Amino acid sequence: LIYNILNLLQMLDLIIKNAKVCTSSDVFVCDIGVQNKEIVLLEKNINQKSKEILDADGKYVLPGGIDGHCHLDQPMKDGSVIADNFESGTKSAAFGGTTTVIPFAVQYKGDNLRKVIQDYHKKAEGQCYIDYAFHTIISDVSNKILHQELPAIIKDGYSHFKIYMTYDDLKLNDREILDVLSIAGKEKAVVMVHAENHECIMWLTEKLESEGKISPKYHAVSRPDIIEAEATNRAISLSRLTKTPVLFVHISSKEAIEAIRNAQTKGFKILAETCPQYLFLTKDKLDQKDFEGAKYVCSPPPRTKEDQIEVWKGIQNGTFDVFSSDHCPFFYEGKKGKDVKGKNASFSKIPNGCPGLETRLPLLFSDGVMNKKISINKFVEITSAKPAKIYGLYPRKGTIAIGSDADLVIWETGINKTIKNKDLHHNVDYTPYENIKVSAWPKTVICRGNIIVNDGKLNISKGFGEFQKSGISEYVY
Ligand code: DUC
Ligand code: ZN
Ligand code: ZN
Repeated sequence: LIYNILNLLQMLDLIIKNAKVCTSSDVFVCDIGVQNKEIVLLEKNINQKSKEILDADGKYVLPGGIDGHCHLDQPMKDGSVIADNFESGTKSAAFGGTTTVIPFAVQYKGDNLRKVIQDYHKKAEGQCYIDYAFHTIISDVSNKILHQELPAIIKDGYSHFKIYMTYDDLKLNDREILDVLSIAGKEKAVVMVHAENHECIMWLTEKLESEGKISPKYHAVSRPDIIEAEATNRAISLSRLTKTPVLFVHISSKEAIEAIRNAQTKGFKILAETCPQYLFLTKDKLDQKDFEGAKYVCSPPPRTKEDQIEVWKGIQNGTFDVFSSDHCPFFYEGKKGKDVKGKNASFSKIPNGCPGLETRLPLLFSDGVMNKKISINKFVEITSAKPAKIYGLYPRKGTIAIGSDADLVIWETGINKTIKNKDLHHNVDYTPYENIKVSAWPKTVICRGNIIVNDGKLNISKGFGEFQKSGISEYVY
């Protein structure tokens, strides 16, 4: 009896045999033992009993992806509707090898921050296929919000938020940014910055529109790299003035990358994120007949081939810390998406954003790791480990180690697959990456020890995903 009890106590929930385990620092071959949602053994030839055994057959096994930037069920002010809610967005993410998403909870002016967070919890509760945390977006910087609500939510598990330097509904001026940064510095929060110069965008937009230049391609003309670089340089100065780190989101161009690299070299605490649209799309995608270019309208816009090369370099040399999707999906067809103001309306009326939750990791794995632009450790670093560290989820998430959540992805490599929107699981009618060939795709996706996707089949029901409180970032000190 005692033997039986002991044996039962030792029973594992899952063993993954013959895994080529990759973290942000190591690659080693072993079996992975999982019990009670966590990794409990990393060992050659685990002999214990297990309820389930999977043979990875020598394939790469990586920590589940963390997508640190996506927009799900976020209300818009222009009548458009974000195409994915927490159900469809997290399902799509799961198929693409992501086991944690961090969408935004937006505070519009006048909103109480606690109420905003509660509202997003209601949207997400019972709907998610994978785990989730929240970033807030702070657009109202009244005294009460800065001195009471913001410090309180940071302590409660929402230790990172985004601010905007553009968009009428959201933008903060320099003085407001200084106020926000000084509070964030004190409370040890991560401030994510959307850096584009609002006045320049407005000036260029009015000029273009007055000349009748309104088709989608002028979106890119109205938001050139100079205005991203200007705002980036300015925000670096504000960060230095307040001695508070900032994280630049969706960085797209050579000049902004140079500004960030320079600041990092001088020892300023500047972090940066880039996204698939800046590696795999160029601005000529916006220059197509009829309204087709609207599919690629996002901000900042896709740039040139030369900028893409600089983005790759920035990933290689460590300028970029995070690679996220910035999944912000709008339907191409119908009146609630890209077409909300009509196909003949100005580019400035087209909702900004592209989908990308499911394709983020396969695109980077294929063109980055398989084509030898980056190591597999770098891949894990920017898609999982560093987002976990920066957003206060490490080492629960972001690595394969004893005691970490068993969020694991077994990768199929050396395949020949063409991205087709009909095969994706998001709720939007196009992908900007249609027909791009990839050579790697997640075969098995495991979240907290549960096989959630296997060989293209979903194995769990919605509601499996759990909220993850964020601790204080390892990068703010
Ligand atoms: N910024 C984002 O982060 N996402 C979509 C549009 C934008 O401007
Ligand atoms: Zn943004
Ligand atoms: Zn975004």
